[in-house]
Amino acid sequence: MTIPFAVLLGDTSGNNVVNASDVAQTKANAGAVLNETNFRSDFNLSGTINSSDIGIAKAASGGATLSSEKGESPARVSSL
Ligand SMILES: [Ca+2]
Repeated sequence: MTIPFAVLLGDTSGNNVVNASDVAQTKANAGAVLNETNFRSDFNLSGTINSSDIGIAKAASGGATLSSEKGESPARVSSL
C-alpha cells in the first residue's frame, strides 16, 4: 500500500508549485479568522494570517515538489 504525500511550504492551492497565485491567496486571507478554507495560508502556525505569512509565501515562490517538476503526481511514500 502506498499513500500519496507531499508538503510544500507556501502552496496554498495544493497544486505542488508556489507562485504568485499562492501569494495573492495569502494576501486575500490576511486578517481573516482561520477556517477550513484558509488554514493553509497560516505558514508560521501562529493562528493568524498576516504579513509574516505573506513574506513566507513570497520567499517560497518559485518552489515546487520534486514530483511536480517531473510532471508526476505527488510523491508516494510506502506504508510503514
Ligand atoms: Ca500566521
